[in-house]
Amino acid sequence: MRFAIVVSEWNTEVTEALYNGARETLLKFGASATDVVRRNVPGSFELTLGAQLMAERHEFDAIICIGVVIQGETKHFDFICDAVSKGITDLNMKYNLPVIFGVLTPNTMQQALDRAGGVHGNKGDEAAITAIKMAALKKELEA
Ligand code: DLZ
Repeated sequence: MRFAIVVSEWNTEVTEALYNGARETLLKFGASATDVVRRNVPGSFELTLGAQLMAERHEFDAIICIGVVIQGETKHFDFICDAVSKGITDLNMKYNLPVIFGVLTPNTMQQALDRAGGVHGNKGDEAAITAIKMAALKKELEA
């Protein structure tokens, strides 16, 4: 299977850890390195268009969107989170394609780090597993 990972450049310490977790999990479960394609976008708000541009290529079995919006530090919090969650939901339906919401929305940077390879694991891994499961479900039901 082929996967795209779209990564937000805000809070890169966290988004890089999430990306690495997602990529390693895809490779661990059998994807080859050339079948995992990464593109960056400036911030989480741009994840929707980044994912749409990847979906338009019709090359991928799933797309993973990775971002971090920290509530306590971001006055735009509600605008960004509402827009990206709605945008990603719409892409799932528009392209009949798994587009995974790998966006952390914690209150603090520490909570983000705890979920990016810290005490609460790595949510990038979970996003990758979700992508694999949904891509497999789609293949099974379309066979
Ligand atoms: C502007 C902004 C702010 C304040 N905070 C964040 C954030 O915590 N996480 C994130 O991914 N992006 C943030 N951005 C940038 C927006 O997502 C977007 O890139 C800009 O508003 C330009 O459209």
